[in-house]
Amino acid sequence: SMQCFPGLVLALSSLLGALALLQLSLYLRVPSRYGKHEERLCRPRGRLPARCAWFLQELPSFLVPALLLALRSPPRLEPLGCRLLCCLFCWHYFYRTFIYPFFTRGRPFPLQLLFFGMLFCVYNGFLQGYYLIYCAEYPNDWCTDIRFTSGLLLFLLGMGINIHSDLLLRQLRKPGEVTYKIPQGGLFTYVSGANYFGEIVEWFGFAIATWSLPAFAFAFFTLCCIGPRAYHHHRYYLKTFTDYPKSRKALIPFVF
Ligand code: NDX
Repeated sequence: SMQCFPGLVLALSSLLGALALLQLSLYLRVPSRYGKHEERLCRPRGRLPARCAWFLQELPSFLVPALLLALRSPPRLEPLGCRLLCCLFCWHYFYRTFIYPFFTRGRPFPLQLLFFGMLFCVYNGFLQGYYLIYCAEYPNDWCTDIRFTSGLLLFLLGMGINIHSDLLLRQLRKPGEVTYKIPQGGLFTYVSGANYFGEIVEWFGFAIATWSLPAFAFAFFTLCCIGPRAYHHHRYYLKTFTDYPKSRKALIPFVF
């Protein structure tokens, strides 16, 4: 059966951090080409309906940790801290894989990005799952540690914001519609990237709750991946809608 190789965790986490920096340098200037930032005329084929694409892309992030857990000989997750933390990760990806895609009204998604997205989800699902199931060790009272409780609170808050904002975006369109409107309500009152803000808060909360290198690397990756995207969304809105609310920020309420 499998065991923990700390060197593997260190190497995979470092590579994730390096990928984050690569993303930042790539996507600060030009946004990743899907959704509202896809160039219209190029590649009319080579796309998959948004539902299939998001389902397939995010599935490994749920499946890989779930499989690792199933392969582990009992007691599967001791102590309680690990068990709860691994469940948080799977819970998010249960939502992202089995709920989000079935309601999305997004445009068809480019196959090429889907491929890289899937690879990324296998990689990250393995890293987070492997670490929590085979490597993490928490004291028995971790559930009452300030890092666990404050991190859990941030995670839940971020997830709430993310899911609520996804819902507000979806309600901007009738089924079959693909046009863009000005998002209203919830945290969109303050920022253009409310769903991204929620997701970032969520993964930093997870990092604090697990107090682990892999989770901090993933939170940093998320920031570098969707942070710039929030900024590009913001610019797109300012350019497209003359009546766009002037006080609205890109990503962080009242700040940026
Ligand atoms: N999937 C994470 N990198 C990504 C897919 C792309 O889960 O090669 C990262 C994720 C991947 C990326 C993933 C990893 C890095 C990749 C990248 C592609 C290239 C890149 C692989 C895996 C890469 C290197 C170089 C390192 C190898 O038509 P539409 O689709 O625009 O409709 C949208 C709609 N909408 C509106 N409707 C009406 N009016 C408006 N004004 C609207 N604005 C938007 O709402 C969509 O249907 C929906 C949401 O759109 P949008 O653009 O706000 O969010 P989206 O980016 O699609 O994300 C959806 C959710 C969101 O909650 C977000 O927080 C979460 O997924 N997410 C997304 C990306 C990454 C991520 C989370 C994370 O890092 N944790």
